[in-house]
Amino acid sequence: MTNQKTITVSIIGYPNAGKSTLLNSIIGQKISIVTPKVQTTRTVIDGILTINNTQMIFCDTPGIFRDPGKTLEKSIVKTAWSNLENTDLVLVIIDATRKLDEDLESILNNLNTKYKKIQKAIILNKLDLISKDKQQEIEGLYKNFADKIFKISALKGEGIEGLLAWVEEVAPVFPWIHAEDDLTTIPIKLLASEITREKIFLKLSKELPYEINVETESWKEKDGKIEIHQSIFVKKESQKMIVIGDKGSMIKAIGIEARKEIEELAGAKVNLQLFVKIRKNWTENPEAYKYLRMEQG
Ligand SMILES: Nc1nc2c(ncn2[C@@H]2O[C@H](COP(=O)(O)OP(=O)(O)OP(=O)(O)O)[C@@H](O)[C@H]2O)c(=O)[nH]1
Ligand SMILES: [Mg+2]
Repeated sequence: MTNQKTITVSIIGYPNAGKSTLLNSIIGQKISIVTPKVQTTRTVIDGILTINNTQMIFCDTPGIFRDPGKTLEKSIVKTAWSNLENTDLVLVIIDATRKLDEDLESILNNLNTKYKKIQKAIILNKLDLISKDKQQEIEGLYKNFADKIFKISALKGEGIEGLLAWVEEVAPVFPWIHAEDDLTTIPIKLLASEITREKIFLKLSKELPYEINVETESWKEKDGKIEIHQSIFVKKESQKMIVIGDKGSMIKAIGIEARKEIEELAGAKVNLQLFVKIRKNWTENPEAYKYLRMEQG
């Protein structure tokens, strides 16, 4: 087809800035999990939106830290930066309730020098929490870092239309890569693991969720019902006890919430079985979370 336009857009920014919320708001469906905790997203999650003659492929990335410490952190930060290599446009999402600190300035400068040729926009998010006067003032602080600034509330879906209109406008002529009604390339099994991981993040406090990984081990469809087995990997016995909870109450609650959402995703009744297993040091061992670096597209 002539006239078709295609654009890939990376959504980057600090942990907790609202990147995944923005992706879900753009796509109109939950593809990327969201929690109040930092470093929720661990890999690149794509969302596809085709409007008029333009296909936009948005990539949600793990939050960028300047000095990542642990191995898992290093890997996810690398994932975020390396995603910029193949992108047409970068959206830098900023939690506008946070101060513009030196770290953020350095990230923005780094972007402007290292990725000079890529188009960029700054997206000031969480504006539902900021008064109109203050919004102007904050916008002024970012004028030096990007030609284009959008003010949005990803949570309330405000300001998204203007942003999408601009992305559509700047998209280059290129044949579509995906079918018109595709929403993501992430396999449903992985989306289902992510849903369970979200429930764990929401239910368990402090550091524990970071020590946990979820994998969908089997997925069998029979008589219109899906039986799914997932493993929840923890590092040690004490963590296993917490995930299971008193008389199994925690694992049951996680399972109920995850099942409901997986049913919505799959459009079928689901029997979800969760198994808690100990796998020592998985966050230190790159092999153990290799699947996080999935092939894109
Ligand atoms: N008030 C308000 N809260 C928001 C908005 N956007 C996101 N949030 C909240 O901010 C928190 C973090 O949102 P996420 O979308 O998970 O942030 P993220 O940038 O993907 O975070 P990481 O994956 O950890 O890097 C959640 O509690 C969201 O509900 C917004 O526009 N307004
Ligand atoms: Mg995220």
